[in-house]
Amino acid sequence: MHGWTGQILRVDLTTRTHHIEPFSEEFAHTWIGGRGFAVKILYDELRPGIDPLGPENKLVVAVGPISGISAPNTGKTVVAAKSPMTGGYGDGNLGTRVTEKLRKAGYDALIVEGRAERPTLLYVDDERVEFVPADEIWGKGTYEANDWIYARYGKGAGVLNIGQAGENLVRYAVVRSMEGRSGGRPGMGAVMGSKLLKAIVVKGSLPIPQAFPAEMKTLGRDDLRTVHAMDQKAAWSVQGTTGVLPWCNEVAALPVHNFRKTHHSEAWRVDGQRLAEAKVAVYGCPNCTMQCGIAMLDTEGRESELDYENVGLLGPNLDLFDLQQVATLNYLCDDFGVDTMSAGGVLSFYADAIEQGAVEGDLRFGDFAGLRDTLTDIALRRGPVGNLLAEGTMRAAWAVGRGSEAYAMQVKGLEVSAYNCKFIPGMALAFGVSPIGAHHKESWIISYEITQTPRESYGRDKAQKVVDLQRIRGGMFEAIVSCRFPWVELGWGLENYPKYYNAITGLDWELEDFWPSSDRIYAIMKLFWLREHPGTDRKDDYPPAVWFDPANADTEGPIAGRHLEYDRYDALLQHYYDIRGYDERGIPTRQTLERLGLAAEAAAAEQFATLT
Ligand code: PTT
Ligand code: SF4
Repeated sequence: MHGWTGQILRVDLTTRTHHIEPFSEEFAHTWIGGRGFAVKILYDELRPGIDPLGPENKLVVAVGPISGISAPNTGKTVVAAKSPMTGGYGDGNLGTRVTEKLRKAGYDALIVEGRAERPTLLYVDDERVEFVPADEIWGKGTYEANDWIYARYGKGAGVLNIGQAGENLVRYAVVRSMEGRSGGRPGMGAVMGSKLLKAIVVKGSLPIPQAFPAEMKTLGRDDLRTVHAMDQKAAWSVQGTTGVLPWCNEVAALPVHNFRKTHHSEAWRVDGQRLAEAKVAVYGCPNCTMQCGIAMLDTEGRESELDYENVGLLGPNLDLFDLQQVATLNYLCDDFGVDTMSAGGVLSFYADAIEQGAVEGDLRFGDFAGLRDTLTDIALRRGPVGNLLAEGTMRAAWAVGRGSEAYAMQVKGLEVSAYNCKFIPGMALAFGVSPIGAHHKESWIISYEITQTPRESYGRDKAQKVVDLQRIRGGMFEAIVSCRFPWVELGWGLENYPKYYNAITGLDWELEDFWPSSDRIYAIMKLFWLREHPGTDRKDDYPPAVWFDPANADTEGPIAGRHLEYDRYDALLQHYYDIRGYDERGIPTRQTLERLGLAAEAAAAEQFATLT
């Protein structure tokens, strides 16, 4: 088999043992890698109903056949587990040196099981596996922990680590790497914390297996240059993702005041231009020639790397329009290892609930010191408010009650990304049907929808576009494991990816050959959800209720008086199910599962769902 190492490293923290396990060519071709490997492993191996924060959960770190190769933006890795936020399959994708090192150590995936007796650093170096005491860095932030790790293992080692939020089981704790990258929004950092696993360090010395290494070398070198030239022209590395903020504000898609407003006259104060003016450094992932991690100094003079999602949800959504203050909240999230997006969402929910009189408290929108201190309480799980909000918006709303569920901006338990869909039906659908909760990564239809379709339409074309984008983004990019930004932001052709795939694996795939694998991955993510949430129905695929509420519609601006409509959303959702081959409850039909090669899974699914 070319292109895959053919091996998975399985580590048990409880027994402090490890095994190297081969996988078959058929497994590789069926599930490709990354998310495909992770979801199949977790679906097969996790007993239904386990506590995601208990020792029975498993953490999967998985790369794909393209990962780590010298070609545009291949430095990404998937981290996955049963999610403490949603109870379903959860994962994230982050830039890290682990990508290349894991492959060079001889593995396409690492499975971490059990729970260590004491804080532990897992060290992998080719066949060598060590369980290193990490008491010295337990309780430390991710920056200090990183320094400690680099001092011992060198800066070139691949490192994934967590901060205090992961240790304290904040449900939306993330995994961190390279001091600036973060991944695993649905609580992958909390899963590491629950295992007393402070860090994973990987080194490797073997060549990455490739069918045509010489061809791939030339292709990769030339394409890295071309993408770099495209970046220079597009000036993507000047503002990074924050460049989209003025557009969101202009088209009334910005989250402001817990998504109650869609635009703000002060938004320019936190936009990409302001970030570019304040820029002190640019960072990025390995193998990237279009680096987008733009850093500025926060109120304490610390470097803080900002993205659009972070600014949108920690800025306007909290009524904060001072970029340095936003950078401080962002820095704290990075150091504590907590997801910026969920942190912004839960803080805004709580300020809103206080404003609505649903709960008594001191937190106010725009109160920088109060927000900073509450964020610290969350990460350290200090006091009743810190503990309540560490559970995430959905659980906080359950506890607060008094109608607050309607403005809890989450789907399936995960907070909504920074796109306000009061009147953007296709993007609302994308959030509704995202299998890991309301994350934009699966299908970012918003720009197509607003610029190329009538915004008010709920047509089947939008459901088709959501599926098309899921196939490319959540399916192909997450399975081959490569950053999607060259394609999304610079228009780097999708046809390049089968070229890399074929040079590495020796196969002869066209772009379309990825779609069945993508659909299979989505179907099994859905089965995972169903098995954990029996009796589920289409209501799980609805976005937050407040977007449908006429009383919540804007009173001025481009979408004044407009809001989502239940009947029409429901019809759009049905189009999505029809295209995917799911029934009216949102469950894949037996025929669909069989078509995707999941006949065995279909038979077993009868235990928790009646298939049609
Ligand atoms: C991703 C999510 C995002 S998505 C952002 S900003 W974005 C937030 N970043 C956080 C952060 O920073 N610090 C922190 N403490 N929490 C954070 N939470 C949020 O996490 C990221 C880039 C970005 S920046 C995006 S869209 C793209 N995402 C990709 C993806 O998902 N798949 C893929 N194949 N390529 C992608 N390329 C881009 O990568 P999650 P990174 Mg991230 C500091 O994982 O869980 O999906 O959360 O990995 O290396 O930081 O790059 O406007
Ligand atoms: Fe990482 Fe940004 Fe480069 Fe993608 S474009 S690989 S997210 S630095």
